[in-house]
This record gives sequence, structure tokens and C-alpha cells, in this order.
Amino acid sequence: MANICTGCGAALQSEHPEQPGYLPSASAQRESPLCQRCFRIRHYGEYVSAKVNPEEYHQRLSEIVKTKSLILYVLDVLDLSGSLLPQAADIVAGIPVIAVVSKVDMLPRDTHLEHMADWVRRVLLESGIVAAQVHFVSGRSGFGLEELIQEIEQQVPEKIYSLGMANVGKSTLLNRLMQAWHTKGEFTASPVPGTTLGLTGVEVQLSNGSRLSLVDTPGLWHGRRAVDYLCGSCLRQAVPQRSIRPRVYQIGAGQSIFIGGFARLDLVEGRFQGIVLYVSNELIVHRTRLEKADEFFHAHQEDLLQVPCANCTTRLGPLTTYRLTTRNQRFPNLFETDVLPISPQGRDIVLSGLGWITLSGSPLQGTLKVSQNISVTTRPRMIGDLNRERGWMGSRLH
Ligand SMILES: Nc1nc2c(ncn2[C@@H]2O[C@H](COP(=O)(O)OP(=O)(O)OP(=O)(O)O)[C@@H](O)[C@H]2O)c(=O)[nH]1
Ligand SMILES: [Mg+2]
Ligand SMILES: [Zn+2]
Ligand SMILES: [Zn+2]
Repeated sequence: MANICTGCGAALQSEHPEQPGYLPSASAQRESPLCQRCFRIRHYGEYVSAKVNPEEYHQRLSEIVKTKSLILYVLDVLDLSGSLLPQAADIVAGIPVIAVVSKVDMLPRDTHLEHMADWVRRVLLESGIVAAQVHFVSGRSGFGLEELIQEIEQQVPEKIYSLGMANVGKSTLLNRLMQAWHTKGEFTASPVPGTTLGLTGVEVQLSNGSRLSLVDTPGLWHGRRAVDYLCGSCLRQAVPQRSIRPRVYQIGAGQSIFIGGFARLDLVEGRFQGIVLYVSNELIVHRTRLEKADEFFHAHQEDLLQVPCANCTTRLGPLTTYRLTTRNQRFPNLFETDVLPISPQGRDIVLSGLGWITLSGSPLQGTLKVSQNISVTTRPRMIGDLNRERGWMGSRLH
């Protein structure tokens, strides 16, 4: 892998200072060259992302060596369905896969993970990926790393590749592994998607003495997550950065809840009930009467609700309306795609990149309005059903 930046894998060039891989020619001969963009991200904390489009992405990933390799398929625990890589099965093509669910330090402190593994395996299987193992880790705190390392060392691969959507934590994870194997080097990681741009690797020696290369790969840009559109200051406030403190609200018919300026949930009819928000602790949540909600939004979108700022609001697009219902009915309008049915066991409504709302399943009719470019999906309750399937035994997260 000559002439590439060791931090981000971009091809080095000395002609275009504003483009990826720029390195003034005088420094291009260094042993571990680092491009100017990586230097700025690391030393000045700049947010300089570059989109890798799908064609480029598949071209880069076609360099993956298929024999004696192992893939660490990295998924962001806050957005599992948004972490599924389209056509992952084609890329993987027979290479053994370990699913690594990252960022678990962001989950509330009393989350238990054991029984979520089956669910992750099921979700991956539906997308055509057979993951022999599912590991829950934090690249930030180091949680789960030891077990993952044991697993890798048992498999004795010659190459390990990270794989996953942009921003899920691939480079951070590999940096941790590198540290654990006492290897010098660092892949560039940053809070914005589109940090790693090409394949870049280092040689490491495992504790049993065998050598292998650890290869970081770019992520595929998503375009459906909040983080894909936010400026640095909105991102710091709206995208969870620390362990999420669940916020419980008791609401009844005729009430609305704003989640920053990103989303608004209106309970039109139904029982008085508790809803739980798993979003950034810094995000403003405001409850108001439904009849006042429009007026409130117009008056206070930019001051009380704080984020997104005007520029980010434009990029995120206007609010899209979804219908929430616990009624088990056939919808007369077959084209009504924006209905979110809530089963009696309750449901999580995931706002991609922001977190999720847990509804208990108590009867309700309502609407949810969410910025157009943020994808909205539902799943069984992650904390609750998936967590309690077989009791509360097991290790704690923190
Ligand atoms: N809290 C927490 N944050 C993490 C963890 N792993 C990564 N991050 C953060 O997530 C962001 C993205 O991390 P990266 O390692 O750059 O992600 P990536 O998958 O390599 O991203 P691309 O190179 O853009 O594809 C950074 O702000 C990291 O600090 C983790 O385990 N916990
Ligand atoms: Mg990366
Ligand atoms: Zn670089
Ligand atoms: Zn902004």
C-alpha cells in the first residue's frame, strides 16, 4: 500500500491542498506519511469529512483479500438497522465474520446485553450475513475488547478487515486492537462520517507470536442519519456523546413532546402513559399542549429548542409526518406507507443517529413528525423486551 496516507488510506497527492490525501511534496517520503486532512483532524479537532460514493466504495473494498482473512463487521449500537451495509454479503463472500456492536458505553448504565446477541444475529442473517460471533464492545472505554481479542487469536487469520457504514466506530476499534497488541500507529477517527477514505493497514504481532495485518476500510456514507447533515456544534449537542440517561415522560391525549427541533410526537387520543426517550442528554425536550405545538415550534425552533441550527435545518429538510397507532387494523389506504404500528408489547421508534423513543404499547393514536432526511424505523424494545428475554442475570456494562 505505497503512497497512501497511513491515517485515512487516501492516495497521497501534492497538487490540490483542499482535496483528500494532500501532502506537500517535501514530506511525502516519510516512513508513515499522514495527509494534511488527517493532521488537522487529529491536532486541531477539525471536522473534515469526505463522502465516499457507492462506486468508489465497492472499488476500494474489492481489494479485500479473501483467503485467510477475517472481517470485523462493525455496527453502531444506537442505530443497528442503520448500520447494515447494503450488499454486505457480496463484499464478505465467504470470509468469516465477527459482528462487533460498538459504542455500548452510550447505552444506559443498567443495560444488559446477553440476549441482544440473538437479535443482532437474526437481523444480520436477514441481510444475508452469517456472523459466527457477536461481540459488544466500546472503542472508547475498552469494554468487551478482551473477549474479542481472544476470539480473534483463536481464529489465527492473516488479515483482519474492519467493515461497516461510515461513522460506526471502525477506526476507533482497530486503534484499540493495535494498542492491545502493542503496535505503534493510528488510524484517523473523527466525529463526522467519511473519515477513512481507502484501505490502510499495519502489521501487528499477536500474543501467541503470529503476525497479521490489521486493515481499516472506509465506511459507506449513509445519507439517512442526523450525523450526515449536522454542523460541528449541532452534532456535539444532538448526537449522543456519553452514556444516555433515559428520560421518562408521562403524557396523555392532547399533549406534544418536542425532541429538539428534530422531532415532535403528538398524542392525539389514548391512555395516559409513560414514554421513554433515549437521546443525547444535551438535547432539549419540551412538552406542550397539542393545540399550542405549531405556534411553539414557529416561535421557538431556534431559541428554546436550540438544535438544529438554521443551516442544519435546511440540510435536514422539513418535518415528515408518520402516523402512530396501536390499533390492529387493516389500513384502508394501501399506499399509506408512513404508518408506524405499535404492538401491545410496545415498540422502539428509532430516529437514525439521534436515538430512539420507547412506547409502552398502551393504546394511542398520534403522529410523529421527523426531519425528512432522518430515517425512522421501528423494532422490538431494545431495553425491555430484548433485554429481559431470559431474566436479568449477567454482566453489567460499566
Ligand atoms: N462513545 C463511543 N464513541 C465511539 C466509539 N467508537 C467510536 N466512537 C466515536 O464515533 C465517531 C466515529 O468513529 P470512527 O472510528 O471515526 O468511525 P469509522 O467507522 O471509522 O468512520 P468512517 O471512517 O467515517 O467510516 C468518533 O467520534 C468516535 O470517537 C465507542 O465505542 N463509544
Ligand atoms: Mg474510519
Ligand atoms: Zn489522511
Ligand atoms: Zn448546525
